[in-house]
Amino acid sequence: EKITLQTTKDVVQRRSLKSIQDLREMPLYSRKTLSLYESIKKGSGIIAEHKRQSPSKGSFNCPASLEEVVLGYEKAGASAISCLTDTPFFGGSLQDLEQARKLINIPILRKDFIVDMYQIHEAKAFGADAILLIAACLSNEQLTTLANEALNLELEILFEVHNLTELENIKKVTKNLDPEKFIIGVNNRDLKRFKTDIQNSIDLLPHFPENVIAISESGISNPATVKKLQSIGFKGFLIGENFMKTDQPGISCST
Ligand code: IGP
Repeated sequence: EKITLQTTKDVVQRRSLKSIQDLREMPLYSRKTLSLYESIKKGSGIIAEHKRQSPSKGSFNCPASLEEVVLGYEKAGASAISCLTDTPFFGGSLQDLEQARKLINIPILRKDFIVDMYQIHEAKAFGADAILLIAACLSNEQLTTLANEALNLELEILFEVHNLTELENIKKVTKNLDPEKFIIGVNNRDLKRFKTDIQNSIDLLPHFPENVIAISESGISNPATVKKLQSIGFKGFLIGENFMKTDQPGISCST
């Protein structure tokens, strides 16, 4: 097992100073989670992201508060919210997640670099409905362990891939999972050069397993792109920067 007691203890010390038992006792831990899968299937498919800054662009200087942003997204008809909780690169926090949860009634994805079980318990305790698992960061064994842990806690999963090799890995990892409990996203951002190209989504779609919801992530900057991706079969669209660089992300999301 890659996830040892030692790493869990280490993470406890570095991050929230709570034991898993403490997390289990937090009020949100026992709430009934919402289905990201269902919400995307039935709604607009837009997963609107709360993100203050990014490694490539720095701060977006968005004057709107988290409250205005997430309420605006919900009102605009977003299917779900993606909430960055990573602090060093994206300036987010678990408190952002907790605050968003108290304000809105659509599913929330904890957007972070999840590498161990402890973070999944944290996601649950702070109000997430789904977690992100990035194929580029994790072995198939880790992906399987973490996915099962999330599903046990009734959290759904967004598996993120950048290329065909990663997609093939995710196909193996998800082969025996309930297809209504996860979705697969193609990240259009090349992590080495930070450039985005929606062609990446277009190229990978034919390799998707049948009856799995496909979403396209990053660099989506206009309604025409959403329509185009929709017409070839994408059901979900993860959009951050294009909304957060405006004064009123909720209004941008509704147009
Ligand atoms: C949103 P954009 O280009 O619309 O802001 O992208 C989202 O896809 C991006 O923030 C993202 C991300 C991630 C952030 C995709 N995968 C993993 C942090 C970690």
